[in-house]
Amino acid sequence: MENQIITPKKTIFSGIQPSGTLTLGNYIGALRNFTLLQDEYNCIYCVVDMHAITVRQNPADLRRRCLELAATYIACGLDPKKNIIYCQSHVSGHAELGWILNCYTYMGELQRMTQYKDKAAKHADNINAGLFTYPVLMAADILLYQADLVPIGADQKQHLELTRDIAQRFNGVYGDVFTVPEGYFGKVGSRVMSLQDPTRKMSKSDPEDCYIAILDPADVIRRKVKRAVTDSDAEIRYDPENKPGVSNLLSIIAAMTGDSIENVVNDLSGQGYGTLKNRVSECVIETLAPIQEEHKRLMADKAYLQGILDENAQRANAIAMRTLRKVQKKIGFAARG
Ligand code: ATP
Ligand code: LTN
Repeated sequence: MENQIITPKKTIFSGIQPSGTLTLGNYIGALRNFTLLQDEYNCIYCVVDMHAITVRQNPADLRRRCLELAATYIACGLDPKKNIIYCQSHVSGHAELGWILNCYTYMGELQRMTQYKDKAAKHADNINAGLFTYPVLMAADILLYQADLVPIGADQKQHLELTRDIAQRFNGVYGDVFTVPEGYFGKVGSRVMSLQDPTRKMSKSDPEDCYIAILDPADVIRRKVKRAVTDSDAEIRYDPENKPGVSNLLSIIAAMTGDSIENVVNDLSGQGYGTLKNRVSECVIETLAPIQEEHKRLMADKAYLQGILDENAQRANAIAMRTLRKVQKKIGFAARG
């Protein structure tokens, strides 16, 4: 028998904020890819509650949404025994490494972040320091676990680039402490657009009609898709620049069915927007129905979810501490007895 070289599995890390109802954008841009990668990699998926408080949250809602997001991870097909699914605030290493990395990040770098500029404009009454340094905490999340790959939507590309810069800067001074991560972006749907303004990304903090929530019932999905903004020339063609609404609907079908955009367009050629919208609704409903059912089942068993989160936080903490201790030693913090 030939000698086989067994390479250790690479690590994936990603996080989603429990800041609202998850949308089809979160599903297509992030969650769906998480499930596709779980067999090939060691995967760590975090409920990033510490990121969520950069915007004001109602405490009871935040607590509930953390459990709901963990249930969504599992309902979408992530196996909590294979993957580490946990809450960010349960592992103190995130905050500790975040502070250290703040001292290796420049104000100018953070001032260039477009998500900061967008959110500062949206929440002008609460432009807090956490909102500004948020990308550093995200870098800490990723670097703590020595992640090789980070599945994210296109809007997070700039934050990942910053993470890589911080890691390289740190490694340049102290040797190879951090793995420099790569982003993982799906072929289609890394930027699902708003149903009401298809030039902007679908966002869970926008008004209801702009997004499809993963937990929306079938009739709500049909209604929202029916009202989605298209254009007046009635031709089904993929052209994101001139036909952003129609192109967005076509990419949603492609993402949901796994078909190429070209095939989707061919299938629908000569049809009207009514047919296009029916096709969108049906494939979204079909994909989401089993997820919704499983989510409901899981939410009825909070003790099980709590057990998963507790157990996984311990596993995450063990990995995080290894990196944190190494970093602390490298930068010269006093040894522990
Ligand atoms: P908010 O709107 O409150 O800022 P968000 O949905 O943009 O929230 P997260 O919940 O943290 O932010 O996003 C989780 C993941 O979903 C990220 O990887 C992000 O890139 C991805 N994502 C979010 N919106 C979209 C979208 N419209 N299309 C594709 N991916 C998206
Ligand atoms: N910044 C991301 C959420 C996030 C994340 C992470 C994603 C926080 N930490 C680590 C990937 C890896 C967002 O706003 N979507």
